[in-house]
Amino acid sequence: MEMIAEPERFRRACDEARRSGTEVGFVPTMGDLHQGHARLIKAARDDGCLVALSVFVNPLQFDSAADLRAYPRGLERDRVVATSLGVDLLFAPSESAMYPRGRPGISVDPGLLGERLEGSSRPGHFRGVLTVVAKLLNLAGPCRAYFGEKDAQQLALVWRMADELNVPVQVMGCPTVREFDGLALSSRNARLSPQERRASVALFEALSEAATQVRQGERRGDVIRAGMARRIAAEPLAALDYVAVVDERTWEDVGQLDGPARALVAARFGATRLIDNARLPWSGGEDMHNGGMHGLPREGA
Ligand code: PAJ
Repeated sequence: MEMIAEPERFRRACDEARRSGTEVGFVPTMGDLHQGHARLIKAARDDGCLVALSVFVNPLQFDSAADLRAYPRGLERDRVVATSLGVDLLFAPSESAMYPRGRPGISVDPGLLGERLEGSSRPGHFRGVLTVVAKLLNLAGPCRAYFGEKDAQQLALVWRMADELNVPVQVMGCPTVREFDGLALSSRNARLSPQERRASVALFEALSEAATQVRQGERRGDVIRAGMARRIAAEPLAALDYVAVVDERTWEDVGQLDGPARALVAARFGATRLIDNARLPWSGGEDMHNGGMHGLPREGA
């Protein structure tokens, strides 16, 4: 595995791979690699790509300095994990290499969807995400870029950015990897106390209950949302941030379920904020355990 810190060298390495006839599969991350990231890397390998992984904790997308400071960093461990997962290029730039003039004066406006849900709880978050993703995709060049459904709103926004700004990248969505009890893998999980860890399963249970309600014929968005909120409220260690049921194409709140939809939830467990989401079962569609993102190229598709 080749390790690269300079952006222009990363660009050249991706260009060279393409010149030799290999497709580049790019997996952007903030490091602290876990099985969720491994899933994206595997998808890129299975697609026959040269696998490029970036590790960069992007300050632009953190709304609090404390959260940025607390974000786990361990490049040496990530290097070992990336090597064992078969990554070909590891791009790990410094902050000054990515932002030599400090905060960029030009950034990507995520539009209205960027202000809802995660965007409303974390103002400026998606502007920071899309700006760094645009930079990373510009360096990687024409490629397949892999993102997790764990961050479904991020995936949808990256897909829209690529579509609306003609970024020569195929955005690939990969299913969420979960712990044995359903908790979605996340770098933040390590911050949970044992009690909070036990309580955190409430997120997956709220999503599972929403799916069960739909399977039993419930179509009213408000009723599904209320059921999810009740499940979170029943957990004393959880503080609900939001529950939502959105149309998977428009991301508008669903009044009456009549097509592919996604349930989303965000809650705090002590100082740790967790998010999760799942596609709701829909006739003709897949259920929440193997669902792909509607309107996005699916892995293997
Ligand atoms: P990070 O949180 O490191 O996640 C990197 C990628 O891994 C994202 O596409 C995310 O959705 C995916 N991922 C995380 N947990 C997952 C899980 N349990 N199952 C499947 N995929 C999972 O997301 C970011 O970094 C940043 O915002 C980034 C896109 C790199 C821009 O800075």
